[in-house]
Amino acid sequence: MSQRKPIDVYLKPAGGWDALKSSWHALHEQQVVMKGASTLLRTNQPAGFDCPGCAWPDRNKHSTFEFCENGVKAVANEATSKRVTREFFAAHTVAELAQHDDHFLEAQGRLTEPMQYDADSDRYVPIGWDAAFATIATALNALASPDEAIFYTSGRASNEAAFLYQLFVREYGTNNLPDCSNMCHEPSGVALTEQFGSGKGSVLLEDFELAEAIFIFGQNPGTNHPRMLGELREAAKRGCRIVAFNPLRERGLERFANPQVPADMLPGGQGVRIASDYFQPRIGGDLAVAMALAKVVVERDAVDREFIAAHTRGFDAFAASVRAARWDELERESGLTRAQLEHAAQIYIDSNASILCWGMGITQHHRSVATIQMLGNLLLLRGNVGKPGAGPCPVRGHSNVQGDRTMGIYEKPTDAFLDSLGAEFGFAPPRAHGFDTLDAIAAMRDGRGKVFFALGGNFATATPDTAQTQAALRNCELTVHVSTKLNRSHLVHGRSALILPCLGRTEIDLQAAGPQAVTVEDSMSMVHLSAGMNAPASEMLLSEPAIVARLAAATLPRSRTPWLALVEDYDRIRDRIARVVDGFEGFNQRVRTAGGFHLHHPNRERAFPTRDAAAQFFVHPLAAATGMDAALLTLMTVRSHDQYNTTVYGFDDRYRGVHGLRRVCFISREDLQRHGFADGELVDIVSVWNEGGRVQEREVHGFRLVEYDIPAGCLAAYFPETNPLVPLESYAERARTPASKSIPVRLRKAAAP
Ligand SMILES: Nc1nc2c(c(=O)[nH]1)N[C@H]1C(S)=C(S)[C@@H](COP(=O)(O)OP(=O)(O)OC[C@H]3O[C@@H](n4cnc5c(=O)[nH]c(N)nc54)[C@H](O)[C@@H]3O)O[C@H]1N2
Ligand SMILES: Nc1nc2c(c(=O)[nH]1)N[C@H]1C(S)=C(S)[C@@H](COP(=O)(O)OP(=O)(O)OC[C@H]3O[C@@H](n4cnc5c(=O)[nH]c(N)nc54)[C@H](O)[C@@H]3O)O[C@H]1N2
Ligand SMILES: [Mo]
Repeated sequence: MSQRKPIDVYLKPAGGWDALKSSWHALHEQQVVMKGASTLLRTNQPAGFDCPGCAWPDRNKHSTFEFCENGVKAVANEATSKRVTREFFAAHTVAELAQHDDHFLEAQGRLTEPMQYDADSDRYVPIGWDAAFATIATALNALASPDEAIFYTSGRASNEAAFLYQLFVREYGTNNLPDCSNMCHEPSGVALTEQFGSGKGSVLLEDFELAEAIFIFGQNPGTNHPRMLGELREAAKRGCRIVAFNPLRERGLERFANPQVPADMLPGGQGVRIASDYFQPRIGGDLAVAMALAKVVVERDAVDREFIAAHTRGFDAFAASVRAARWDELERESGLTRAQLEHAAQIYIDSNASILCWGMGITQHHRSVATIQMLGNLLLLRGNVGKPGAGPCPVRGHSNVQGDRTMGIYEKPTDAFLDSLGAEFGFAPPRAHGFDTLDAIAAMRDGRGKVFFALGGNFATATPDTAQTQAALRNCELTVHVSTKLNRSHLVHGRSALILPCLGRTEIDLQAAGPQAVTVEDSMSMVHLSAGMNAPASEMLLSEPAIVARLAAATLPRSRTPWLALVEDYDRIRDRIARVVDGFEGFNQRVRTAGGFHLHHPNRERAFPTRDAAAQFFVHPLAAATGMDAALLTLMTVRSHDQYNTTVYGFDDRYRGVHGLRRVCFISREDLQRHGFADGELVDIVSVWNEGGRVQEREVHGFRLVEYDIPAGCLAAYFPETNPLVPLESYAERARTPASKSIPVRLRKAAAP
């Protein structure tokens, strides 16, 4: 792989033979060729397990296997035959392991037994499960207040695990439930709840078959939601307009060859064109883009008056605000010309049913909530909500991140949810709101957070401001990670630390009543079963629900919840969920119908349960005053094709033409010249942040500049190598998502090595 030039240009369509080759390589590397192949055939099948890759829904209509290269990588890495054993830990001190990169840690394979940190030898040593739970229970019960404990969740946890977990945390006495959503689609939830009365997208897969136009903002499906390309390919073929807004020309948005369609795989084939129109706004320019489109719709009087009168509030003020918006400002802020913006607006006007999709390119900015509400305004103008083929489509990340929130993983639960939870389990849940991810970091740093427990994820690496976050974790009395794989968070630990290894999605989960299935909710609110079929990676693994239940039983001896009985048969957990969570009536029956069930979404019937029972137009000024130094550049941190968040599978980013490197920084030719750098030169990236008059600088070192088709003033580099640059104080207004796609930076020649 690595004999080739580090940087080239990828001219083939996304997908195709390279996707097959890369999948085979992933299976081979993890030594799962035989098992992996049969495992893969059960991915996203009615009787199989939910792919741990992403939250894009399944096509249950056809029960044929849906191929996805990055799904294969996710499955192969879980079904790997490599193991991290007690001998491995005995052979390496934590200080030694910390010298290795994230790829090395992941490549060691699956964790096999509970381990406890031993400070004297600086090693993890084996501990029994009961002793591990007793250790955590003692630490939790010794705290002055339950609010000194923090319980993080990553979005792979099943509904059953998540429900039990939040119940345990609330019976213990706190709402300190930060989760990966805080760093991800939080602004979508905040914006949509206020605007439409529900924080979830309302479109279904069948809407993709009916849309006349699909707009994709700040999302890279070729890498992060490859199965979405199948949907887009079909739409493009039937003449649906697909309009992409992205500072980078992402290959997967341009052309796609579906490996399961023989015609696409013919030699020299160019696949199917995906985006009919591709616009490259500047980073953070989408608020202006959406406002400009709305301006044209209003000024050309292309609005749906009936819909607006019947279902919305605030139209007049909104229409006045966009009429008043000035083209020179819209052009400057968006980075697109008036002609381009008018062209995009006309596509929107010509379509009778439009879907607006978005991803992290929209949510990880200071004005994310305003931007999403401007997209919402655009939908409302033409009645594109609650109509076949139309609606908002925030494309979620982790495979069950949406379900975890539905199950109550939320630091700001509603009173209605807590009332219902308390009534079912006979306790008084705490009412004060808890810590989100940023609060949690500050609390640990300041000594107010003393025990950190993580159900999955990699908190030390995924969060912003790595130096502060890692110091915060080290400041804890106890850190505990429920994990499948070794990662940095195990090495950046509190004074005491535990690693609790758990079953993955692909594995058989055997409890007293027999093999168990769990449930998940995808990005389109479909809830379905997931049952593993591989033998567990080790006999010592427990399921996540079992870990939570045994921890709860150890910590809360007076709890009235029958913790251990609930996990004997997950139907019992689901019966409780059915009584507590809206929309889950008859859960056990409904989830057993083929393909599962759809959670009722009021917007689909044009019901908008906001405060005044109508959808809301919001006025959001452009407010360009960022106070930013004009000499600075804006850096976005994105995923490469060979990673899953903090998990680094490999060092290639095929569609962007990068091979064997991750420390790269994409830059325009114009900026190379303007700032006096050459293509290929090594630089340090310095972020510059003005916090209340105090200028803070943070730096990362040794990034290779890659001349790239990206707007002037904009840079791109990979997450998580660049997380040290994101200030804790730099986040989305009102949603507090780290602004990891708009980091003000300057470049400096790298210091000689
Ligand atoms: N294989 C794989 N699959 C994944 C993941 C993974 O890491 N690997 N992660 C999962 C998770 S948790 C999530 S949240 C999703 C993430 O999926 P995406 O939302 O696709 O995430 P990113 O790679 O961060 O890419 C964001 C895109 O937004 C663009 N962008 C950045 N800033 C702006 C902007 O200001 N405006 C516009 N218009 N575009 C912008 C970038 O160029 C990039 O194409 O994927 C999920 N699926
Ligand atoms: N700069 C920057 N930072 C970002 C982002 C960005 O775009 N730029 N994206 C943000 C986003 S969108 C997200 S969602 C977060 C992700 O943040 P997290 O969800 O915290 O991180 P992941 O890398 O997904 O977590 C990977 C770890 O999860 C564990 N794991 C995998 N499968 C399982 C399982 O089945 N059970 C359990 N218990 N553990 C499992 C493994 O040990 C693995 O090492 O990062 C955020 N951080
Ligand atoms: Mo995410």
